[in-house]
Order: sequence, then C-alpha cells, then structure tokens
Amino acid sequence: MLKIWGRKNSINVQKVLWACGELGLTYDRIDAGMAFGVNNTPEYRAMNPNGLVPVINDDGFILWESHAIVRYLARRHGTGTLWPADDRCAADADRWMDWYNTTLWPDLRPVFWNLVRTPPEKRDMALVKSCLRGLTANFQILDDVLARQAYLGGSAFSMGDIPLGLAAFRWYNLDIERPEMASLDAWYARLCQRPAFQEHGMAALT
Ligand SMILES: N[C@@H](CCC(=O)N[C@@H](CS)C(=O)NCC(=O)O)C(=O)O
Repeated sequence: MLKIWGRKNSINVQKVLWACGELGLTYDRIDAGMAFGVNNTPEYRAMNPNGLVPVINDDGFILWESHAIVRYLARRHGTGTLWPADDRCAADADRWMDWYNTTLWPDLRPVFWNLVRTPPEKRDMALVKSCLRGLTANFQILDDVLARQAYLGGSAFSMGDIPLGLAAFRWYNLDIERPEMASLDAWYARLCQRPAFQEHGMAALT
C-alpha cells in the first residue's frame, strides 16, 4: 500500500493527501515533522536527505517534493482528471504549480509563519507588510486568469488547482486585508465544495 510520511497541518503534505482523496487512493499515513520528529532519523534521511515532509513509498518507489508527488500520482491514476488529457491543459496546470513554488510561496510563507506560528511579540511585521504587497499582487494575477477560465488547468478541476487552492485557504483564513477579487472568490467557492479539499485542506491553521 502507498505510504505517506508527514503531519496533516503541513501545506505540502496536504497537497498529497488532497490528490489521494481526489483519486480515491488508499494509503497509510505516518505522522512526521515538527513535534512528531521522525524526519531527522537516519532511516528517514535515507529516503529524503532534506529531512522534509512529505515523502511517499509506492511499492518501493520513494519520492519526495510535494509537486513531483502530486504529478506522479495524477499521471499514474488520474489521466483525464487530475492530469488533464489535453497536453496544453496539462502544461497550464503544471505551470501554475511551478508558479506557486517560484513566485507565490516565497511571499506566503513569511506571512503564514509570522501570523500563525510566531508569538505576537516576536513577529516581523515589516516583513509581513512587504510580503503582503507581493502576495496581493499575485492573487490579483490569479483573479485575472480565473475571470477567463474556471480552473487553473482550463475548464475542469486538475492538479494545478491543488497547491493554489491550499494557498487560497490561507489567504482567506489569515487575519489580513484582502481586496475584492470576485473571480478568485468564485473559484475558491467551487473548490470548497470538493469533499477531498474539505477533508484534507480546510483544517484550522496551526
Ligand atoms: N519543496 C518541498 C518543501 C517541503 C517542506 O518544506 N516541508 C516542510 C513542511 S511544509 C517540512 O518538512 N518542515 C520540517 C518539519 O515539518 O519538521 C516540498 O514541496 O515537498
């Protein structure tokens, strides 16, 4: 059976769990990371030398990097659904996953860590403020795209919506100012109807 290492409150683990939920895959999840430890043991580092979660073991095939895992599972079990059958839709979805890593996450991470995982007296609010400017501009880019297409891979939900859906959950649930973005709101409302997102992505931020 597919094994997944990682704590449920990690955004990167949530991407994999949400993908498994969409694909109807059964798996065995082992808590790892932060208070659970495990990820610094020699056995774990032999699987992932970075000591980070998530990691999967699929019948002896070890894989880390959450987007690589989502792509692997989508291509193996979800061609035509999570992995769009049309090459250009797949490339579109793939591009948004890369954009999350290179462009959105570097601004979201400091905002999330300061506002959720740092005591108020230790927060770097100057950093939060400057990252919020970038984050808002990036969600504006998504809003513009979603005015022209229902999902990030085109007209249907796909792997491209998973990382950004989880980022959007943080955007809507952090104590921050958000300008009006009607198309983003409508896309997010569609995601919120998906049982796998409700189960794996919509837990209180910790
Ligand atoms: N690029 C990696 C990043 C993995 C990552 O940073 N994981 C964090 C959790 S979100 C982690 O393992 N932190 C250490 C810990 O939880 O102990 C991925 O997408 O899988």
